[in-house]
Amino acid sequence: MITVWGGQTSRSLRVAWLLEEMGLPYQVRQVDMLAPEKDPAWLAVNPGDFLPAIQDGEVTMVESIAILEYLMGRYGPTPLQPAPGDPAFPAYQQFLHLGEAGLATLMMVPLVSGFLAPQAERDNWSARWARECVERRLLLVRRRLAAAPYMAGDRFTAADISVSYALRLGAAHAGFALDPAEQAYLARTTARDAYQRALARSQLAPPA
Ligand SMILES: N[C@@H](CCC(=O)N[C@@H](CS)C(=O)NCC(=O)O)C(=O)O
Repeated sequence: MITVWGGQTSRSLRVAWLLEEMGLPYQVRQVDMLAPEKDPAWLAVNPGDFLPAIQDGEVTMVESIAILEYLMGRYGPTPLQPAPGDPAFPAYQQFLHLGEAGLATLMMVPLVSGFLAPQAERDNWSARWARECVERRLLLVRRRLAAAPYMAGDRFTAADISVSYALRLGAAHAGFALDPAEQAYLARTTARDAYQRALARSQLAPPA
């Protein structure tokens, strides 16, 4: 049984979504990132103290996109991951990583500044710089959606799990305005049964 250490709105949702799409059994362990006392069992899994992490037998991993690639590699093949010879592969690979490295990572700067920084430091230079970077990078998503319904082309893949999470994070928690094409895309991807199941299970998961 695969254990996903996560939170209701954390990137663990990407992992649970993929597991649901692939029909693999898993359990979710909730971690309260704001708890004053850290659970030693959680810190033993990830001393870096960031979500998500998975345990799969002897395997312990962090980094949501690396985890998606691990699960598809180990338990695939799956249509969620185009093969390297597939014409969809380059776009798939690019957007799989853009969703985290290019978008969600940078979104965290205005997000945490807005919630956690002292009042006088909320509107800081780094947060504004990161916001502008994200706005420019979203142009790549917009250009893609003008040409195709999904990031890799005409079918849903793990790149959509990656990018959808970032769009949702940015819109819900960091004040990024999605254009109509992005809104329709997000509605399309998150209407999938697998996403809805992953969301419900992440919300219902007991504390770690
Ligand atoms: N690149 C990492 C980002 C992980 C990350 O920033 N996780 C957030 C929650 S979604 C977190 O744990 N933040 C708290 C912290 O880093 O202290 C991934 O994709 O897994």
